[in-house]
Amino acid sequence: MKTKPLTTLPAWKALTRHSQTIKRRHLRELFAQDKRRGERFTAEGAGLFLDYSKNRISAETVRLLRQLAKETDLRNKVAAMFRGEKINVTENRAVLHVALRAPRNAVIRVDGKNVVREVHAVLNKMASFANRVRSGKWKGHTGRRIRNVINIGIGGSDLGPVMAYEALRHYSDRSLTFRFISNVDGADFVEATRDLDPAETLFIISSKTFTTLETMTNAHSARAWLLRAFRGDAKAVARHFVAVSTNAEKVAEFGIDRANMFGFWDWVGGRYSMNSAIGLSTMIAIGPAHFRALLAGAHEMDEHFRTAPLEKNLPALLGLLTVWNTNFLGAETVAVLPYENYLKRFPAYLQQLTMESNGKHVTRDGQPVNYATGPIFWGEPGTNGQHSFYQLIHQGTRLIPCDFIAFAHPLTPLGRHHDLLLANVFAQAEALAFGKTVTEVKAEGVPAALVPHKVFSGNRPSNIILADKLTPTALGKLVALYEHSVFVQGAVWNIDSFDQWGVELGKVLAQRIVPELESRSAPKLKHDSSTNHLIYRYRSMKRKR
Ligand code: G6Q
Repeated sequence: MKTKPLTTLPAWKALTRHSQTIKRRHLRELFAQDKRRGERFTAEGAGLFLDYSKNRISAETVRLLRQLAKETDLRNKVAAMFRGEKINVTENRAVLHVALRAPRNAVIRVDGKNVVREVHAVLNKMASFANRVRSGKWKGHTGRRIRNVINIGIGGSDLGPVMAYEALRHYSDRSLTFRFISNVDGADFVEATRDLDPAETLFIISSKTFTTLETMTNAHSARAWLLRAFRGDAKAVARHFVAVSTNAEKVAEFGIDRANMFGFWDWVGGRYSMNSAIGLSTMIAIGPAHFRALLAGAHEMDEHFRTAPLEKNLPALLGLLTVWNTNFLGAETVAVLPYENYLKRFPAYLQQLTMESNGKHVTRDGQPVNYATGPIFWGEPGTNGQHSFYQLIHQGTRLIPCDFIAFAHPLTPLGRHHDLLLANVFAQAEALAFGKTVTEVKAEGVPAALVPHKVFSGNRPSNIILADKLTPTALGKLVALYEHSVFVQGAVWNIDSFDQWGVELGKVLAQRIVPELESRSAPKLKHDSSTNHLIYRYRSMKRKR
């Protein structure tokens, strides 16, 4: 069934008209008119608090956005995902990261089979392995215990584990060292292993397909590094390598015992896989109980998303506000600014989650879209960003909606640090919204010539997400919040948020050029003149050491 083009829907048209009114209004005015705005435009769900009052919206905007959600059938689309329908249409796959954190007794079927049972079987296997590594029962080839764990993976098989490890480092076993190798640039491997003893090092090869060039190249280098230390004794591989994959055959081909393989399923997208066995490094770092708490947090947010009415539904609000800012106010990016140092890799993680999911130019039925889709997500932890790019957010010519993330309690209390940190996050959102007028600047006695430079227009939108403390549960909720916000955006834009043909292209293209760089005799090149010339030049530079 063909869906009606998005821009022809009554709610879309009404939002377009309504945006003309909103564009003329300033947040100063909207706040002055409604003394309770700062309480009214808030929502609380699964223990996270969202203040979205500093968005350029009115009650009418929210009403129309809810209408848009209805007209784009959001509720049914959410239900279809939770039911395990094959909503990833271009790959004909279900999208069930929610099953990864479903409780043991839940039933979610794919092709008639309850997948929750398998999920818990893998979780148990992971827990038993993680416990053996953590307790020292799992020994390396020479009988020494494992002290270093290296995850080798890229994209979805790297960014989630790295982010979760950094975010939950406070809860991690500090006697173990964790490293992550992703880049095919040899420097990544060399730097990650240079000070480690192979006898105490465990590699987790994380790859859904077990064919990815970068991961396989690094995995082979890891094997060579290990075997060099053990005079080529291949038996060492079984004690120092485990795999996380959906491809048992390729894992066996690499020489990893199937008993040491942790599986997952094609209905888990790479960027949605950190709650699957891809999270094995996280589980070893923080222990099975904390890992289960991470899953429980995500599940709580899943339930909130599935059941809460739209006006109280955090992922729905966040997603619809992103649509509003992108399509009706012309914003091209979203800055994610965690005021929590442990979340320093969260923006990088979100970049993939959001942009790989919603960087699409055609609808689910293959029609070109005539509206903007996924905005550019980026960010840095506060307060560091304040001393660099915030200038552009405050006084530049672009509209950059910001998501500030803060916690009431620090994990590592230290003097006044936390109050100072929180003072900064509140002050930034306040300054962005209200700015500083000419009158205010003049009243400070600023010389006339400097006045325009010191004026802040304000009216710059932001959300504040406030939670109690960065626990494994809270991280689970935060990740699920953004996963579902991405879903909401994709549902409105009617795109497939779960494929990634652009990534697949990258995986193929380089393979064509590799032999042209490595061949002894000059290759016959058939690329464009620029690519041909670059290849020739590289080959000649390579010869002159
Ligand atoms: C994620 C993408 C992509 C993928 C990597 C690694 O959604 O599909 O980032 O995770 O390309 O793929 P493998 O896990 O198969 O090595």
